Amino acid sequence: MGGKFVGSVMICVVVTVSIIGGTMAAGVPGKPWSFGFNNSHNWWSRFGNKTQQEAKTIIVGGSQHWQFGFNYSDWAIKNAPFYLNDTLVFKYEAPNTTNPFQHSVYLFPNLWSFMKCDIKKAKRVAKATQGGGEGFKFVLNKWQPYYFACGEKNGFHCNNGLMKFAVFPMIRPFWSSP
Ligand SMILES: [Cu+2]
Repeated sequence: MGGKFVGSVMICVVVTVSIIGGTMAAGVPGKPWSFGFNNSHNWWSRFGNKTQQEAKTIIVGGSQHWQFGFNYSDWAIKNAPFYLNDTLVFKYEAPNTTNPFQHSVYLFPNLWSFMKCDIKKAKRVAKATQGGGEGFKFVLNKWQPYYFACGEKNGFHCNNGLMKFAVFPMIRPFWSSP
């Protein structure tokens, strides 16, 4: 009983102190707030030049490249976060006499078509011959979700071959790593 009462008083005191503290902070004549705006030019130039990290180039699937049966959703989670203007590289061999498998890169317009592997709704961004050599490069230059998949066999590679993943590039932090 007594303990409960003391506890309530304590909470009361803590809450009161925070309210007073908050009021006092807000009551300080606008200086901490207006500072950034008054010096907006300096404020921006601090970010503008040398402090921004460089965009990265990431090979999709790492050493596994872009192939049937590798779990790309898992890969994307493990390799997150991706940042705006990072480049994804899809590497896959064009079909030939020793390699009958064909891959491609498609983008779905939304989560629903991505989940269903509805290739008819998707847009092809790279055909079967574009994954050779240096690979097919795709720059994540918009702040939006990207739903990637292989479009081969009318969604079979997407559904059964796990050749699908989603990324939402983040805005790169403005500080550089040491
Ligand atoms: Cu494929």
